[in-house]
Amino acid sequence: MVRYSLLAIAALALAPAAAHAQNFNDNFNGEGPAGSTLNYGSFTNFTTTGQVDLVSSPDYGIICDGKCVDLDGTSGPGALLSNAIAFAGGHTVKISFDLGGSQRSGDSDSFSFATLFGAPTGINGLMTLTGFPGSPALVGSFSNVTSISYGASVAGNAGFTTYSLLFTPLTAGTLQLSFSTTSADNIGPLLDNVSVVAVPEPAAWGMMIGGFGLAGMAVRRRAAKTKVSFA
Ligand SMILES: [Ca+2]
Ligand SMILES: [Ca+2]
Repeated sequence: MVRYSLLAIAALALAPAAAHAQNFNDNFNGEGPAGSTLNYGSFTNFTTTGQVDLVSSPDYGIICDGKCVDLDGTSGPGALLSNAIAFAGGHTVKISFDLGGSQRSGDSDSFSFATLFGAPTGINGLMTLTGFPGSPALVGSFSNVTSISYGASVAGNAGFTTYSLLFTPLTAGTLQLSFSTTSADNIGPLLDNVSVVAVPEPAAWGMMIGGFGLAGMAVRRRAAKTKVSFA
């Protein structure tokens, strides 16, 4: 399993980097007026529920690249839900985001991430690449997926980590990304650099799926359902 994982990453690294169709990319750096904005709710690419803070590094002792989002706003907790992001059928999609601890407390905070599909979507080769526990790992292939979700507890001193996953939708559709916390002490996990891109090189992806075939089949039998959750 580990050997297959390393081979898969090598195949990706060797794939030409050109022609990445970029669907969505938000580093929050151009968001809002200059400086930090507490309880910010006017994101270009996201709607908010509850309250989140738009933080300009190094305000409040938070160090991030330009601006980032504290998911537990000053009147938090809060959640971000992206606008609908379109994807093409048959082309591998990579979702990435950077998540860090609050940097202001030794407490741990809850964090929830979800990919919500606009309509049930068949996906091949759902794979976590970085960040998610056990990554890289092939989670499986699924029919009629309505959501992919992940929940974790994030230590306050956890540095920014890139979380990324890949999957190939069988048909075109749309997805929305959801990020939230239940932290309610104004000090929550930090989010930055959210992206969804179409990855070229189906040949390399096909090699990866081939290498993972046995493991994928084992997972698929156990976990064929429409809502896919990571521990
Ligand atoms: Ca940023
Ligand atoms: Ca907290």
